[in-house]
Amino acid sequence: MSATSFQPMAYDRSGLADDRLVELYRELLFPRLIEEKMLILLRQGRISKWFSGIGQEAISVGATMALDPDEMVFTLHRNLGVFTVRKMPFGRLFAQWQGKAEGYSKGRERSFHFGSMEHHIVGMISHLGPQLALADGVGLAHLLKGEKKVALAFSGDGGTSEGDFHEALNVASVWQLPVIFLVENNGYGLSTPVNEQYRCEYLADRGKGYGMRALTIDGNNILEVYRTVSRLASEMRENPHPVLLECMTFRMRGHEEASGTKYVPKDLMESWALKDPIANYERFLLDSGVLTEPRIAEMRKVIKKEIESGIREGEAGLEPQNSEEEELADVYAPFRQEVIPAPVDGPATVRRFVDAVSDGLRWAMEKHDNLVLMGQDISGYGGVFKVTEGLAGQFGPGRVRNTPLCESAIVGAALGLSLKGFKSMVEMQFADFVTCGFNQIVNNLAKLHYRWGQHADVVVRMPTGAGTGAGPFHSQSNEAWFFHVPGLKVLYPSNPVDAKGLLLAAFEDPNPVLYFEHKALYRSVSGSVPDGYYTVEIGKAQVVRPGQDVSVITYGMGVQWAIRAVEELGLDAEILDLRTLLPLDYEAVRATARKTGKVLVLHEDTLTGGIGAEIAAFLSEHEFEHLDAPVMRVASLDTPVPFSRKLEDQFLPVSRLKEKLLKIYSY
Ligand SMILES: Cc1ncc(C[n+]2csc(CCOP(=O)(O)OP(=O)(O)O)c2C)c(N)n1
Repeated sequence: MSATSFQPMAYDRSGLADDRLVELYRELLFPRLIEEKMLILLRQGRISKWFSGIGQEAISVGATMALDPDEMVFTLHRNLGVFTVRKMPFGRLFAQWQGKAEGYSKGRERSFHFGSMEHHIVGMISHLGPQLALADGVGLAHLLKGEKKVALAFSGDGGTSEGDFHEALNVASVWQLPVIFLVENNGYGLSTPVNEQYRCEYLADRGKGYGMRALTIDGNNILEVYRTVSRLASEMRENPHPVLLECMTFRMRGHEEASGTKYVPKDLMESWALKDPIANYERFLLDSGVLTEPRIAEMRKVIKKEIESGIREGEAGLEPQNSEEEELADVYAPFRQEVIPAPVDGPATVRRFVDAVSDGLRWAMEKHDNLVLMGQDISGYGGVFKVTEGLAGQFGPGRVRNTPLCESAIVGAALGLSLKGFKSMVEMQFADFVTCGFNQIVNNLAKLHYRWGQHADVVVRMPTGAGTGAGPFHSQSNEAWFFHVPGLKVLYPSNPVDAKGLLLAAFEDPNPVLYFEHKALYRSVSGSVPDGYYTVEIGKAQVVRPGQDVSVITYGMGVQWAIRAVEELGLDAEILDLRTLLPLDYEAVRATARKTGKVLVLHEDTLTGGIGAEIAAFLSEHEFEHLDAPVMRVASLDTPVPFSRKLEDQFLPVSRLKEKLLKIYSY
């Protein structure tokens, strides 16, 4: 749509008292005056970067004013008006932009990349798109709690091309979630004009494809935005459903200040300048006698004073002094696990690995009535491995939810649930498919607490591993991808007792946990599992076989391989089952290395950059003098997982395990 097809701005004030009109004006003016000041500070070199929302203020302000103060808003880089309407103290906001200790992220995050639960705002990560699914999670929380609330998430026109946009809207529609997806269509995504971004006439036209109510409005008309969002929100609170709301506007400045607007045709810029949301609204208020020039001048004066004082406060703030210890301590939400041991002679039943995982889920659902399970085919069908069989019948389809095929949106929704006090589990149908939810895990879940102190109470279950002739995309071991990401916990049980106890521990921990369960262990390994509720300590390895001559450090399927190989060779070997990979139990690694002086690390994952590399590095750096042999590794070949059973056998480390064991033994 070309800018010139707009009608001259017409304001409909019916039903709005003068006070409300003035309040809207003041809220509109505030972010504009902040921005004008920021541009001056930028020229003075007092701030380093600025993403301007000048010309788009009516959208942030009108939408936020229309919501209840406790309704969650998911913001992007041009939504200053959301922060000001929600009365975020400007001094602290400025300190945040300056990376000061007094900001909302202790100097760890830039500009608007933070949230404040006090203000019911969750800011973006840099990646465009993932914030949309978080709003789904919040909408789901409202549905499950029966709260008459909506959530609102912003996107730019450029952001609508991300897969996350499609996934989030589709989930919201399938589940009829009370979420407003508000697209600020400002003509450009960085330098890319909308005709190079999408092919439909209006972005709202996409709503039909999602089966979703959708509309396009003038985003520069504050009353139109305010009225529309007010009306939508009040309808959605009574009758939950999602809406795609496209607000037409224009980006009057560069993507960020340094990049300029040379690529924008001059006449386009000029035509949009005539539609300035503040100048037009001001004229309307003056013409209709709601405001006078002196009153406007007075309002400007008061706001400018507030801005100046905020800047002084922010500039006086301290540079962050966080020590290394403080930095590391904030990676995880504080949590001290109280291990609940199973009674020593309590009742126990022989259970297969797969049953132990199911039992763990059932106990967790009983213990935490705020726990929601989500995954593909997990409800009535019971999941492709039947781990969740029967749970939907017991706990209802609201808490045991089938999802559309969209890993990213579901992990994002899980995080949204967590923001509203829920716990959730996401079952990856196969661990391989986590690649489609990778961004949400490593950038959203993992970094959330460090960035602004909010926890992500999410467990992602990962049916993993090879040995079943399933080929490169149903067999991978990908735990090392996550092992490298601060903020995650990575659990990997090797037996039914730990499978249940670690899973229950994962649900107690408010931090994001990746829980790996080897598919080939599901029905091949059984054991006597305590019947009741118990937990296994996270971060604690276990010696599963004591020995003197050599240590095998391993986890998951590797434990079963090691036990068999050591027994068949008749070695006096110690086997250490890591059980948790992150945080790694370095003390247990150190202890077994000191005891035997020889360490072989075994894992099914491929060799290069695997967990074994970290253990070998740790031991050679810290325990060199206690070693009688170089730390050796035996792992899968550095290839994708092959389909043919013959090739897969060759790929897996078990084919080389005995040889490696004898080599280190006789070193
Ligand atoms: C996933 C991802 N890819 C690329 C970028 C780099 N980037 C930042 S903003 C931007 C343009 C965004 O355009 P749009 O969504 O229309 O929002 P606008 O900046 O116009 O408000 C790009 C390409 C990013 N942040 N995230």
